Amino acid sequence: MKPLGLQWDLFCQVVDNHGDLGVCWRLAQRLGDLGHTVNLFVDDSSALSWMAPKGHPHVQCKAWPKNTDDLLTHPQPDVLIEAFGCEIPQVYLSQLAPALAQRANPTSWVWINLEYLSAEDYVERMHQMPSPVWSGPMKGQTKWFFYPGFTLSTGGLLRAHKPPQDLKAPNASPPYWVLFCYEPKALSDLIQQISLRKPGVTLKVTAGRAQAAVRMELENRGFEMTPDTQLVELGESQIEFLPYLSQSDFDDLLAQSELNFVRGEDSWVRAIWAQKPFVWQIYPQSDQAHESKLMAFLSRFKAPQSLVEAHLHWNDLSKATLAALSPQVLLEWRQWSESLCELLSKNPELGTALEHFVTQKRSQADT
Ligand code: TRH
Repeated sequence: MKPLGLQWDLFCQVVDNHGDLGVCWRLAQRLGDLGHTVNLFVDDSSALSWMAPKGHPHVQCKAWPKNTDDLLTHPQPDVLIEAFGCEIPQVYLSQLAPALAQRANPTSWVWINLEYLSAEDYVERMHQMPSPVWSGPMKGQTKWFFYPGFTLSTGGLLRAHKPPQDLKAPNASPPYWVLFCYEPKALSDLIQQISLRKPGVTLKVTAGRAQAAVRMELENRGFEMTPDTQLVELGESQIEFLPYLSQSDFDDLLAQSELNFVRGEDSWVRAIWAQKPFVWQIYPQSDQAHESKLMAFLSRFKAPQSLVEAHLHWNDLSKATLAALSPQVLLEWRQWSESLCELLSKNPELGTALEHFVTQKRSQADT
């Protein structure tokens, strides 16, 4: 039975960069497409002006509630999602708790703790585990862990709004590569390779940290850079600085590219659906936990050795220099990306999997 028109409250705190909001916006949009109404509570929504300039008819973006007045007209949700362990404001929970107690069936709503994406084995164990709430206004309630993931026993991946076959439309523009990264040490190697490449290629550098890193690298190489510099000629190649794009244009950019350098979480998934060769810069963690997370992904899907080495190098986990990104290497990576996309297309999609889980929990509450 398909639940139509549920109200979902989704809470998102922007820790840093764009991934927290990027994933939450995509999820909100997906749930909206599935016919639900979503209130997206976010503590800093400024990036939505470029990420989602058109908004979505079923998604309302709301300011982080600070006092009861902020919630006066707010209806009770059927589903509450806290994304990435963010802390839901006490004022919201204090208002929700008595309203839930008055419901004929107080368990007919569902509270979800949405986690980060990983290909590690623990995800299957933890997915859909209960987490009882022992204190505070919601004492006695249960949150449910929900893990996106890469196998049938996980919540799956958020799928692009366009099906993969549309993304395979022929590319009208000359070949280009996309760079979306933090500040990898190997950036210097990449720029060096691009400067010697024959025939050249255009490296499209995304706005923000990637651009700042490339500008600095070019300055170190003696180029005079001003904030207005949009294009730099480098041998037969070119470096182009992009403005911030909407998520939809960002997805199209990846889909038409010959090689994508992506990072974090959301662009990693987009690169998979784009079916093009990609190198992922994982979000670095101080305890080095990112290394096992990176290797879990590459080994689960048996990435070609050259791609494993490029990942180790790009993530500063190996001292070797970046191997030549030759047409043969890119072809091998592309074949791997295509088969990965095909394989993962058979798995659950995150929005639908969440909807299914919520339906199941609510029907258990009814019996
Ligand atoms: O920005 P990211 O590095 O995000 C994150 C965050 O650091 C987060 O705290 C961390 O937990 C997570 O990584 C693992 O990379 P990500 O996840 O790819 O998010 C970027 C988003 O920004 C994605 O939704 C695409 C979007 N984007 C655009 O829509 N247009 C653009 O022009 C650019 C540059 C990005």
